[in-house]
Order: sequence, then C-alpha cells, then structure tokens
Amino acid sequence: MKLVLLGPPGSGKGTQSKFLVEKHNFIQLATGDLLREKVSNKDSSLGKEISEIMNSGELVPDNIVIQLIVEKISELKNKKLIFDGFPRNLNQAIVLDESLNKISVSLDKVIFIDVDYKILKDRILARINETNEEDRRSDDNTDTLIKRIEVYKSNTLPIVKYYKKMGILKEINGMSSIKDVSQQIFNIIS
Ligand code: B4P
Repeated sequence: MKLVLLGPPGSGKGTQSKFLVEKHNFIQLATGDLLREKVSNKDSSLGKEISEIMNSGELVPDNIVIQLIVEKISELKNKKLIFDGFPRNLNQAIVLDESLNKISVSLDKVIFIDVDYKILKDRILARINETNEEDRRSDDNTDTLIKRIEVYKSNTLPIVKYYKKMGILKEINGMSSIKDVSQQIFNIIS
C-alpha cells in the first residue's frame, strides 16, 4: 500500500505517520525530515541554502526535493509507504505519479487531514514548548507559520482537487484528538 498524508503545516502528518510506522509497519518518507537531515550537515552549502528557505516558510525547490524522494521510491518499491509532506505542489504530484508508474506501482489513497487554520498557531506553540531547546525546529515560530500557511493555500491546496479527480482522496477531520484521527486513518486503510 502507498499512502499520501496531506494537510497544512502542523495538521498532524508527522504525528500520524509515526502511528502508521509503529502499529502498521509502514515506512515513512517525510520530505521535511529528509531536508532537516541535509541541513544538519553544517559544512554543506546546499544545507545552508535549504535552511534559509525553510526558515522563510517557502517551499524548497522541486529539483532538490524530488531528487531526495525519487531515489528512495525505487529502493522501497515493495514496502508499505507513507509520503508525509510530499507532494506539496502540482508538479511534485505529477512527478510522484510518473515515478511510481515507472516501477509499476500506484498510489492507493491520499488522506487529507483537514484542520481549521486558526488552531495551527496553538499547535506549533505547543510543539515549541514540548521540545528541548537544542531539538527545536528553526521554522517553528509564528511569523514563519503565517508564511507557511499562505504557501500551503497557494501551492498545496490545488493538489486536493487533482487527487479528488483521480478518485483516491479521503478527507478526515484533523481537529479531534490524536487517537481519534489515528482511528479515522485506520478505518480508511483497513
Ligand atoms: P514538514 O516537516 O512537513 O512539517 P509540518 O508541516 O510542520 O508538520 P506536520 O503536519 O507533520 O505536523 P505535526 O504532526 O508535527 O515541513 C517543514 C518545511 O520543509 C516546509 O515548510 C518546507 O519548507 C519544507 N518542505 C517539506 N516538504 C517539502 C516539499 N515536498 N517540497 C518543498 N518543500 C518542502 O503536528 C504539529 C503539532 O501538533 C505537534 O506538536 C503535534 O503533537 C500536535 N498535534 C498533531 N495532531 C494533533 C491533534 N489531533 N490534536 C492536538 N495536537 C495535535
């Protein structure tokens, strides 16, 4: 099974991916984590470039993100995969379909975690408070979040329509408890 988790920043994609990994043997491909891994290499000029873009709230250029993901797709062809935070625009959605087609695989479901934008600020502030200073994400602040929501509305929301047309979009309520959201996802995949 191949799943996409789609939703605004802080909607719970990472939280729910962890649940799918722990309880249902999925492998999580999170572009945010892959990019943060690149950024953690302090000597890399690419890492510095990526870090500046992430801290501004913009999307990292497609060529960088797509390369990170496409490499993994063929390695993990036969595994249960969750794409967490990818695709984030229409071009990435098309490239994902093409890359999966090449290895005779297709997406089974796209789970759209719908939340009211108003609660995202509280979630991000809670994440800041729950995290040790050294592990805190440098894009977790309210100014960057406002930009990330704008970027989400203009770049990522159009792909909801794209997957609806393909007939694989499943919308869930992301505003209930973490446990309840997990249950809604479980109902879809079982
Ligand atoms: P990501 O790493 O994908 O981060 P995210 O959108 O913040 O988080 P997520 O939805 O996973 O929220 P979480 O579960 O942690 O992206 C970071 C940046 O990387 C982007 O801005 C961009 O620059 C770059 N990037 C990533 N992918 C890219 C791509 N494909 N193309 C270009 N650029 C890309 O949840 C947040 C908080 O809410 C947590 O504290 C959690 O405990 C809490 N929470 C979750 N569910 C809850 C619930 N039901 N109730 C209450 N709290 C809940």
